[in-house]
Amino acid sequence: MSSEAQLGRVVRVDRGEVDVLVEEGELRVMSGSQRAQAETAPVTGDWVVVAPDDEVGFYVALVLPRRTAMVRRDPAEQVSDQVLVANIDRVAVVHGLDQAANDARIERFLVLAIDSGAEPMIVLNKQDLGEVSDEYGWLETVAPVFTTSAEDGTGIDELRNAIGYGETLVFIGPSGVGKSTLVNAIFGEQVAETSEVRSRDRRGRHTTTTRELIELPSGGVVIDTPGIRAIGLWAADIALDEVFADIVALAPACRFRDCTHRQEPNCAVLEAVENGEIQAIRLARYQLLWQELAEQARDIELRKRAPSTSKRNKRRRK
Ligand SMILES: Nc1nc2c(ncn2[C@@H]2O[C@H](COP(=O)(O)OP(=O)(O)O)[C@@H](O)[C@H]2O)c(=O)[nH]1
Ligand SMILES: [Mg+2]
Ligand SMILES: [Zn+2]
Repeated sequence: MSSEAQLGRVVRVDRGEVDVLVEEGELRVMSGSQRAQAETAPVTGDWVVVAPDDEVGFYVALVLPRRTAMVRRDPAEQVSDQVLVANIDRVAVVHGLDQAANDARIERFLVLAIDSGAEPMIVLNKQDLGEVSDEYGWLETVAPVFTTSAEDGTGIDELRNAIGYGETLVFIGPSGVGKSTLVNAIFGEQVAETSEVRSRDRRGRHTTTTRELIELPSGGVVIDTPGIRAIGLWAADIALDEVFADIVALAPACRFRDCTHRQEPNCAVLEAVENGEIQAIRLARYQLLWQELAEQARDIELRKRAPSTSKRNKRRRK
C-alpha cells in the first residue's frame, strides 16, 4: 500500500465514499466525511488526489479542475446545480426504438449533453425491436446518430470506434433503454449491471444505482449512468439554442429583436410554422424549455439578492 498521495479517477460514488482507480488498481476512499479535504464533492469521472490516513485509509485531498461536466438542476434544492459526471468527451443520448419517439425527452437530454462541453451523440438502440422511421430524421441535424442493437450486436463496432484513445463517453437516458447493455456490448463482457425488462409493458426496471466508469482495452473509457428521471436544465441557454438551431436561425428575420415568437407581428418563426417549415409543437417545446431557463435565471438572481439566512451546505452531497 502506497503511503504517498496519488492521482486517480473516480469510478463510482457511494454515500460518502468513492472508488478511485489509481495506477495499481481500485481504492475505496472517504469523501463525504469530515476527513475529506477537497473543496468539491467528487463525482464519477473526476480526477482526484488521494492521500493516505491512519484511521480511514484514504481520503480525497483534492478534486482537480473539471475539463467538462454534465450539470443538471439539483432535484432536491430548487436553486442550485448538481454535477452528474465530469471530464467527459462524448455524451451519448440513448433512446430505445421499442418505444414511441419522444422528441421532447431527447431534446432535453441533448441540451444537457451539449451544455456539458462534450460532443453530443445520439444512440437509437434496440434496433431489433423497432424501425428508425422518418420521425427521427431531425436528430441528424443536431448530432451524429448511431443505430444499434446491444442484443444482436448491430452498430456496436461503430459505437466503440467512436470512442478515441483516452476519450471518455458517457451514456445518458431514461431507465430501460439499454445503456448498461451497451456498455457491456462495447466492453465485450458483462461489466455493468443490467435489468430485466418486465414483459408486459417493456419498461426496464431501475437497477443501476451508482454510476460506473469502465476502462476499455482500446484505451477509451465508458461511463454508465442510472436512468435519470428528473432532468431539470441548469443555465443551459447556449446549448438550448444549438438543439433548436432551426428556430434560432430564423429569429434575426423577426421584426423585434426580443421576439418571443408567440404573437408578435412579422415574426419569421411563426411564418415558418404557418408554412409548415417548423412544427408548431417543436416551437412550443423550445418555448417551454426557454421559459424554464428564464425562470431559473430569475430565481438565481433573487436568491443572490436575498440575505443568506438558512443556507445549507451545498458542497456536501451524497
Ligand atoms: N431486444 C433488445 N433488448 C435490449 C437491447 N439493449 C438492451 N436490451 C434489454 O433492455 C433491458 C434494459 O437494459 P439495460 O441495459 O438495463 O437498460 P438501462 O436501464 O438503460 O441501463 C434489458 O433487459 C436488456 O437486455 C437491444 O438492443 N435489443
Ligand atoms: Mg443501467
Ligand atoms: Zn419571432
